[in-house]
Amino acid sequence: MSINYAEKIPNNVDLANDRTLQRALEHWQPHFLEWWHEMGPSDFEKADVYLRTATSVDAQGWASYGAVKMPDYRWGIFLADQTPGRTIGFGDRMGEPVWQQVPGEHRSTLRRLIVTQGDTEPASVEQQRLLGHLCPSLYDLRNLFQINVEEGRHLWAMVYLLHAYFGRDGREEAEELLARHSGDADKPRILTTFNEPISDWLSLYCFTYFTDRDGKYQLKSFAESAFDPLSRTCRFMLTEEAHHMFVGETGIGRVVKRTLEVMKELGSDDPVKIRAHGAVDLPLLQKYLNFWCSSSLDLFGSEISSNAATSFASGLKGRPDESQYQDHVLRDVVLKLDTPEGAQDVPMLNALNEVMRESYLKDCEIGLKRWNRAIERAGHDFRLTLPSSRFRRAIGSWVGLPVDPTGKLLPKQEYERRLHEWIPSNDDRAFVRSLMQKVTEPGKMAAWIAPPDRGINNLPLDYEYVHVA
Ligand code: BYC
Repeated sequence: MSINYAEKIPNNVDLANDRTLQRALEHWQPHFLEWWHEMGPSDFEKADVYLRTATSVDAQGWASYGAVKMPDYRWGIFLADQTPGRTIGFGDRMGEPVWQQVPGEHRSTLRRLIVTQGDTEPASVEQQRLLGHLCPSLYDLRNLFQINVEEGRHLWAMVYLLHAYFGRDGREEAEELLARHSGDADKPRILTTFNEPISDWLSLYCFTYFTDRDGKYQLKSFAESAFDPLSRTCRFMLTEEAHHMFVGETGIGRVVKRTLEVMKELGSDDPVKIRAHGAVDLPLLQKYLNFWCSSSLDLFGSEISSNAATSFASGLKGRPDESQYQDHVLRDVVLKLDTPEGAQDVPMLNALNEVMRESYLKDCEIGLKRWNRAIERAGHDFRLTLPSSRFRRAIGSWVGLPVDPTGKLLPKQEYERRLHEWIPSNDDRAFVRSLMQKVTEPGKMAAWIAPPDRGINNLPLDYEYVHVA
């Protein structure tokens, strides 16, 4: 079904024929815009930004690029097309037709999952609110804003589900999604990572590399859901998510590239000299990777989780790309889990968070291989690595244990003394902040990052991607 842009809320769900829902969403819309105004990108409301807007929901639906003022972005409700005859692909009700309405017995679990997903979207916009003032280039500034408007749309996607399928409770939850705020002492966002400040662009690239990738995995697992409207909305959201991870992977890649150039110029890998030259030394980058990767690993929940078992068995949340597996019921399988008390056999259904975390970590390796290849080609021995999934855990069996990034348990005092060898210290953060000087001349780049290989949508790099009026 094509997207109707003539309506106040662009949509492909035939909103015009559901007056009650339309009214409810039109009531929420000004609250969203108010939130965007107060909590969205600071100070760029009048700027013309070269943005892409979805024009259809198929894989080629990204045709429309043009200058848009962010508050005029057409946030709307876009679901991937329905798959005729779709049946449940996993769990105890496998093979039955998928649901077009929420079964009463799953109502509260599904609502909790949708609210948790929805909460991350505005949270990330809030976290990134001030970055525009520190942008390394107009190209990067535009990418930041593209991500921000799309996270806003992902909030719309979840709010649509809450309004359309969860009645009054859903409408209340939709209001709450605008009332909680990232880092707020009284009303914080639900998941830990979304309360961490993102106050520099190195953190943004790490966040979009690691945390948006959790988004990819969670959305893929919802794309398998028996609740068809959730599956369809997540399938479309995934097409937007790819660009966010691209910004992370190429952003870190460009930092590595620039650092290698500086190392060559200086003929040295001495971090002190590299920092004095205004670049990010590789050990410092490693600390940022450790920080954001370990924080994002918590987003998969506990290794042993009855929530995960229930969600899977009842068909609410599958594994990403469920069809790649042979067994879709998992009633008779166990997984050997590595816990602080030793190896433990856990029913597979209860270990699904860990299964997902492991495939996520494999996906994270891809960028590292690419960055390490560049380091190796430049003739250096240093290699970037991912921290062990036991490091700095705030959720699950390894919670609070003094484990180093290689996974080794240390005496608590040694761990505390050495923590800032592994994650950024206040001084490290202050140094990175000092590099963040705003660059807005078309085609120019900050000195700590290399230019990208190409511009947006085949435009040259010196195109004015953001025009500040
Ligand atoms: N922080 O059984 P457990 C994205 C809670 S990112 C705080 O261990 P479960 C995006 C948990 O809620 C994707 N609390 O885990 C990226 C539960 O609380 P209740 C976001 C946490 O339930 C970038 C309790 O601990 N989507 O889209 O199996 C930019 C025990 O839970 C955390 C989703 O997360 C944490 N890290 O799985 C923009 C999908 N971890 O219920 C966007 C929806 C766990 O007992 N959420 N807890 O009060 C879920 O599927 C699940 O809630 C989780 C946790 C995977 C998060």
